[in-house]
Amino acid sequence: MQNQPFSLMIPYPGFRPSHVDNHIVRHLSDLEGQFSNQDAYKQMLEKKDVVLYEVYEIKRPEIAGEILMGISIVHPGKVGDEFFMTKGHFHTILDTAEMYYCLHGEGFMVMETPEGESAVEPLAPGKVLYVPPRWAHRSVCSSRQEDLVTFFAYPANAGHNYGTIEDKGIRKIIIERDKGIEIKDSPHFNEKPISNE
Ligand code: S6P
Ligand code: ZN
Repeated sequence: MQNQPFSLMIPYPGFRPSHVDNHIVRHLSDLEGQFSNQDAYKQMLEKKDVVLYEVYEIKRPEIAGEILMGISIVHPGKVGDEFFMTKGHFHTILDTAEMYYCLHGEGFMVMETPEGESAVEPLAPGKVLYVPPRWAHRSVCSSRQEDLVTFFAYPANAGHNYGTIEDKGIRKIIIERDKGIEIKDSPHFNEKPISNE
């Protein structure tokens, strides 16, 4: 791994970085139990295990002082009324922040602390979002046709805790009904994991 300054391109309109070390592809099946409407989830999964989002990572040593960065692309779509989203996580080292820069699309960052504060920030091209230490974060794409594309950067030693959200869910959900896009309290937050049977 080089220890000289380096640069890379994030070309418009594809947004795939010119240098990528790791390409993560997450499917519907990776978010089992996370969408509110489990019947809609099951029906959709029976048809196809669609790709919900992709992450292009630029690797650095996962040690204090380094920064990890990359591109996150959440595809458009819904499970029932609820938009496609990332798994969402706390950082294992809770006292680590993250910054996002929205490059394309429309969406939201759903955030919450272990103490129960929550925040939902709309994302649109040109917006920089600072996620402070202690705040879990989940990206949601709310466009009908366009990907939500964000550039992210965070301390390389932060680590990821997915288990808390997998077990408890997250407090706020983003749905679309006749009235338009709504930010709602999750009906399943803090329940035992929703069974997929
Ligand atoms: C990592 C950072 C992003 C997410 C990506 C996918 O700290 O927040 O790279 O990993 O947006 O989300 P998730 O919740 O599946 O890691
Ligand atoms: Zn993160």
